[in-house]
Amino acid sequence: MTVTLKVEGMSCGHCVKAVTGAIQALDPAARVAVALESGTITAETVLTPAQVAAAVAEEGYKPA
Ligand SMILES: [Cu+2]
Repeated sequence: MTVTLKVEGMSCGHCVKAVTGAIQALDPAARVAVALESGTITAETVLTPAQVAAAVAEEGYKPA
């Protein structure tokens, strides 16, 4: 499914890599797109929205 999540605190390419890596650690086949301007993560993944939010939070970013 497609999970869309608003996240606070993402500001650069490092953040993109961090959240992408956190999601792909749980679902290696996940396709993750990050829009920094709007702070939105869109992931095509087998994970639930709650799992994606938890992975992102563990990296230190705040799901809004
Ligand atoms: Cu950053």
